[in-house]
Amino acid sequence: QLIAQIPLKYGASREGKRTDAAMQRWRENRFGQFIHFGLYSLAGGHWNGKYVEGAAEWIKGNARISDEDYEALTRQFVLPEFDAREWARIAKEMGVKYSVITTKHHEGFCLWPSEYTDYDVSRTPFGRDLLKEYVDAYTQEGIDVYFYYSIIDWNHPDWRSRVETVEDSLAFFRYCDFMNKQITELMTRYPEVKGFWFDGTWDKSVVKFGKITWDIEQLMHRLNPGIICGSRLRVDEKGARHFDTNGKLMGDYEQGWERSLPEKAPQNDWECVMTIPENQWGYQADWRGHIKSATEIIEMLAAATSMNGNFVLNFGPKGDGSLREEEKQMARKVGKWMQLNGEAIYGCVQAPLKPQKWGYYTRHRDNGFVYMVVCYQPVSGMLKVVLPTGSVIENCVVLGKEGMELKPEKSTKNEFVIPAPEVKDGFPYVIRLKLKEGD
Ligand code: JFZ
Repeated sequence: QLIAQIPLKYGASREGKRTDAAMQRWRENRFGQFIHFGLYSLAGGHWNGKYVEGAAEWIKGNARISDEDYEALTRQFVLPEFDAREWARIAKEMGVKYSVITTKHHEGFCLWPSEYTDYDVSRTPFGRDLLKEYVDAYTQEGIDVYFYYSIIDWNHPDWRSRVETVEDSLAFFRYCDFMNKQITELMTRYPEVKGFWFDGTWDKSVVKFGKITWDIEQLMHRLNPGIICGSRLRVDEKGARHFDTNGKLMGDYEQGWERSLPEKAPQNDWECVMTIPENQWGYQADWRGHIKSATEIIEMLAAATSMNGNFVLNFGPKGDGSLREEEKQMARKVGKWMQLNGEAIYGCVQAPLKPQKWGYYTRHRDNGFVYMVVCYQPVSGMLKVVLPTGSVIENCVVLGKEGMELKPEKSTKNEFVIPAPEVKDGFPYVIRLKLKEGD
């Protein structure tokens, strides 16, 4: 079927999925960590002793803080408890294979000493290159590093959210030049970086001049052809975001899954980013409302894997540089589960079986196993499995109890029931199936 295409200069730069090794590695990683850290971490979602509504990393606007008062946070940037190796160790314990850090959030403050601004770590009592310590520590643990970079910049005098005058356009393009220099600086100073996570591309200025996002993509590819970057960077010349005017995905994967999961597997690669409370990315000292449990997080990770997507869990370290207790607990619990059940997640993809109500199927890309991540224990005690006609279950074990084989029974035609093992700890469990296709 031929669908009319509008000629675009700055639409998708590629068609179909990437097939190179760097992208394959991203896919197989499946589980990532997000870190939101900046001056807002020092405020911890409170101003003048009062709780501030809204996401803590937006406190400057939410509490109407003046530039001067906000900048004063740089003097409190001491980070007595900061130890990148501790962050990396905890991330490793949780089982993430990559980590994305806010090198510069909307506030404009940079976690590395940048040649192009003074608003960075070098001008604080802390004084060290935080980003380098992070990159080194995570790399040492074998965790891939990615850089979040906000295009919106509340500090830079040339940033414009709208471009309406000649003066605006001159300023905005000076800002773009600054941004390109910073991206080049980041890729040069930290060659370990595997990709970028751009944010803040919704403002009218960026939407009006979509080409600037094409230019960033080209720049990154010149510096590192394997660099990975999601769709949130991109806007085409007609103002279409994520997907160009012809409906083609821009960037390497769908980056629109912010605190939400798709209902069925998207055609493209994709990644979900998730917070533990409802919507707090930076440190909020007083978490309110529903706080997700490790079980809920594990279920979302399994759901993402079952739909060929990556799942990234956010951490908002405290203003003293340490991780909050709730996040350490989360890391410990999820890590314990991953230790036992990670083979149902890493390197796994959607399984070609009809989904059942007990949870999520995944399939390893090449070890031949199908996994059942059981999140809903049936009252009947029987887990239903429907196989393609002629296929049978050759072997069936619970991960962690491989010595004890489960005995599936055929109930009708190609349907089987597996007696559900007991659930003791309140966590999902994983059944590994070896299937044999019919002749
Ligand atoms: C953005 C930021 O504003 C926020 O502070 C945080 O860094 C988050 C990861 O990204 O927030 C968004 C971005 C996109 C959507 C919603 C909030 N979205 O696509 O719905």
